[in-house]
Amino acid sequence: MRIAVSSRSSFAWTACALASLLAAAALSAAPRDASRTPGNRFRDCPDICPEMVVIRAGSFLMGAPPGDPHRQNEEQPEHRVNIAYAFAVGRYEVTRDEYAAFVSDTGLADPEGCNVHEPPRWPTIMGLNWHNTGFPQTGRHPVVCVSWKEAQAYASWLSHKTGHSYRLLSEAEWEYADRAGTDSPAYWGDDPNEACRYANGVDATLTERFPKGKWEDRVSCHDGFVFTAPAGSFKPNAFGLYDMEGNAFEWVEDCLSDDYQGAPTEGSARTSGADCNTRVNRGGSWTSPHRLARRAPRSRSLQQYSRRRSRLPRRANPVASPFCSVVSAQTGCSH
Ligand SMILES: [Ca+2]
Repeated sequence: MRIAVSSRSSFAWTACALASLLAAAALSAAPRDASRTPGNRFRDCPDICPEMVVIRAGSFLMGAPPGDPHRQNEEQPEHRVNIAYAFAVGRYEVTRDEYAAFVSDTGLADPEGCNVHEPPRWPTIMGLNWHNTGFPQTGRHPVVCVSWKEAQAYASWLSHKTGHSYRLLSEAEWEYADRAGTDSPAYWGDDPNEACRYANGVDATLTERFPKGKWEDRVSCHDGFVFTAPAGSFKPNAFGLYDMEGNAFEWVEDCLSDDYQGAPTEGSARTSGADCNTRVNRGGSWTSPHRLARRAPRSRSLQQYSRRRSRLPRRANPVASPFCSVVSAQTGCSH
């Protein structure tokens, strides 16, 4: 997951408010205020606080254009979104070390299981969790196996810890941050093999490790990672954000809707008139074909692990993979 700092009340400005806040920052010279210039980075505390990047206000076309051969119904209609406020986004997906500080401080119990990729399904495997993912990770890797509700709890804890407002991104904010001013199929352009410089997805590194897997739309380049990659292993987008595509799915605030009919157009999340037991996640993961590492694809998951889909512990398929990630501006993961 990835996190956004600042709710609209504390870190979102209209054009008028921006001028006064910048003036105030210049007068007070408080480190956090002084860092609110778009493109600047800051942390609200050392060590455990995610590094944040200030993103400028702006306008963009959300969704897939009519000419996109991979366009899905849920990605339509393409519509303009105007975000009239600056906000801050986690520079990286939330890491295991950052999430571990939250768990240690709150005593949060482990979930009963984690969703694992057994193409084409994502069954819940009992006994797997954020610190036992079934594949090697270090504290610098994105935290996975985090439910939407746990991502919310993390954001609340971080807000309490710092005295600032942290939350998940809305889906519109996420796509705006992901595109970073580009209109190409992905933020690195339209060459699928360029993906290996910018994103961790289904590449030759993975398919050579698991040659019997049914991998669709694989790319021939090597990104160097079979499973998740440590935060910051790839090139960032134009806003200076890493791993917006691939690596780990990122939770957003929005409830699931069939398409973008009636979607908010000013940057807020859709939280009514939709299925709020199911939440949207974006960006794909290391198990996603690069066809999905486009700016428009949406995915979704129940906001909590589904007991109905739970099963007894068993040996996981070797190509299986828990897939979520935590909050910070990219947040990700599915239950
Ligand atoms: Ca890979």
